[in-house]
Amino acid sequence: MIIDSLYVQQEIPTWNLGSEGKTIARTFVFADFKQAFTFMTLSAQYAEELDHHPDWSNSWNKVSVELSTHSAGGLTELDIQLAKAMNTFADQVTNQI
Ligand code: H2B
Repeated sequence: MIIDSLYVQQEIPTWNLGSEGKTIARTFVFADFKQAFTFMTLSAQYAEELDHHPDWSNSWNKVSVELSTHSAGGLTELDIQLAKAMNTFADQVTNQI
């Protein structure tokens, strides 16, 4: 089921909503490539479990992520779930929790 932008803002305030409300995006910045790739590995394993995958790119210490549910043509609860997990993985990798 497609979800609305207010819900997105409430649930994952650190993510940016795309102009048409069909995607969410966040760029994660780490100390170095090793941290960035550890984050990507954790995220990839979770994405496989969820069968829901990010569109993303990496440049040394940065990982730019865009999430959308392609089959639904917009945002669903799966995107919120993956975004929250990625927030947690980023915190873990940077030793914030
Ligand atoms: N990921 C995302 N982000 N959107 C999808 O619609 C999607 C996916 N569909 N991962 C899944 C895989 C689908 O292609 C497989 C066959 O379940």
